[in-house]
Amino acid sequence: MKQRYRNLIFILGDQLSHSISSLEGADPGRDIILMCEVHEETTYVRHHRKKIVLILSAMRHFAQELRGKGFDVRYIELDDEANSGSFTNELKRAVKETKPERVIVTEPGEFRVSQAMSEWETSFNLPVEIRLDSRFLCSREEFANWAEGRRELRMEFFYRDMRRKTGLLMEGDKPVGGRWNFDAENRKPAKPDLFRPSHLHFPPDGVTRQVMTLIDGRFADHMGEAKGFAFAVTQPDAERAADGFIEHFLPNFGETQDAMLTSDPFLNHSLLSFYINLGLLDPLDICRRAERAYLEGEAPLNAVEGFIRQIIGWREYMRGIYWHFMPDYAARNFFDASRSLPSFFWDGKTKMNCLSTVIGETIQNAYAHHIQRLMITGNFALLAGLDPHAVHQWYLEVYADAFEWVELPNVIGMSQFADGGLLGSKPYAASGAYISRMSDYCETCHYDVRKKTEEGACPFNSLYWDFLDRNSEKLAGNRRLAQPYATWRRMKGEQHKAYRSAARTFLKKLDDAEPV
Ligand code: FAD
Ligand code: DLZ
Ligand code: SF4
Repeated sequence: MKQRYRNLIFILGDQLSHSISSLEGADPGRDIILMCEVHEETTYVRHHRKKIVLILSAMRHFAQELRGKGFDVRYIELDDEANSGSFTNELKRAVKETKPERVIVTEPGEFRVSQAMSEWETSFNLPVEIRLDSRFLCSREEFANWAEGRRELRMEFFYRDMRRKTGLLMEGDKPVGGRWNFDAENRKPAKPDLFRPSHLHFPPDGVTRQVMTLIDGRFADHMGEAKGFAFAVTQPDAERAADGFIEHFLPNFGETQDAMLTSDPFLNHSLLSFYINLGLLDPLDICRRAERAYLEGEAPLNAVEGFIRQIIGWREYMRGIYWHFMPDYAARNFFDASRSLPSFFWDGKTKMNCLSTVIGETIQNAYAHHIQRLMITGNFALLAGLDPHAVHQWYLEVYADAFEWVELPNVIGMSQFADGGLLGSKPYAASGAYISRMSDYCETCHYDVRKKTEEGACPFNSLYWDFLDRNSEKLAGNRRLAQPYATWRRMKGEQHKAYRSAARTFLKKLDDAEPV
């Protein structure tokens, strides 16, 4: 290696884009790149083993590509003897050994890392240039400007601005089709469909197999196993996954977006969040390709608009909320919920078929689709009063696409309403009737979804009413909950008692770690 470098460019594990801002202007003849696998990142929560394999293997492949472009890459593997175990210490070691004139890095996705980064310049006595992450449409500053002075920060209005900004599905200043949102057409249940194509699998190559062995050896106490790993770990393979989605699944994306089916954990979802979040796919490019499919008559507007909204709307909005309200946001607990997570969150062993199915799939795949996360595990956690911080940690651990900037607002805000309605206008709380309508889980469940409070009744039914009842001081004034509260008030006192008692009995079993 050369003695003195101009810039040391530090690339983090979720910054695997050749167009990342830290690489702008990089010169293979004068700059050195640092990438490191570190204990602190692999264990600050106990990430699912498939998630760690994905990140480390994608990092190793990215480093190879950079070397192919002629860069010096200082790549520190997890089991390198001299590995000091953290971003800060590895950077310190690299600075000492390579003596660059300055460090360049792209802003990180997590507050925790950003705090550490802000101290580097003083600690190393070297200029540290932290560049904006241009992979997002809306910078942190732009979001702050958008949020300023607004009484409510609703995603729908933010989304319209992003449509205007990108010109996606726009005719001049009007939305294509005359409406911004076609969700009313997207709430259908699904039926098993033998002709639905399969999502692409990417068999592990030698590099990935080496990482799989490393991770199974070192992280035996983390969820899941490396076996069965089939994610893409390079940009070309991620592009193939995106092509496959647009051709085979996008046309039906809208219709089955809210559906859940035992025989098909993936339905028409894209399975692209991992690649987008790591930097292997460019979010705007994917949206433009989806828009093209609509313009060429290959996918209907309800599907394409729905897909684009998830990315330029929800994804960008979640990031904006995260940075705007951190660090306080992580500690929000509107309902003062404090119950520990039951053990079935880690092994899927419960008689509630919806939960055992979704958690089982999560253990297997490090993936569950949106409605499973929101209306099964999230809904249960909300109704049962689980500690939102513990719930957040669980989501951050178990999903391969989980990075705090996107996971935290989805959990604390959207799913647990722990921010008291800053993000959503009402809690996503539902009884068994919703789950029965949108899935086939109830058909083979130990519990009976039609029973309200009797022996064998679906626990979601009593938990739902008990949740509304015990939180009525905080929620009864919410206009969007007027109907369920009116129904609750119309019930007889006997019914109230029966719901409260069934919920209490169930929650006591949870607290006593009895099987449920
Ligand atoms: P699709 O259904 O195919 O959607 C297309 C794309 O839209 C996704 O790839 C994703 O990039 C984006 N998207 C969709 N919904 C959201 C959303 N609510 N927020 C941000 N982006 C969205 N998403 C993550 O990327 N990481 C997380 O850690 C994460 N945690 C979540 C936790 C909870 C409790 C909930 C309710 C949602 C969470 N989401 C998270 C959002 C969403 O569930 C996932 O993005 C989605 O399931 C990923 O699968 P997919 O690629 O098949 O998505
Ligand atoms: C999530 C993760 C894991 C498990 N391991 C690493 C790693 O070893 N090296 C690395 O550079 N990044 C890793 N990451 C992703 C980081 O946690 C992520 O880049 C920061 O949290 C900033 O978003
Ligand atoms: Fe879940 Fe209740 Fe349906 Fe069983 S009956 S699958 S617990 S909603």
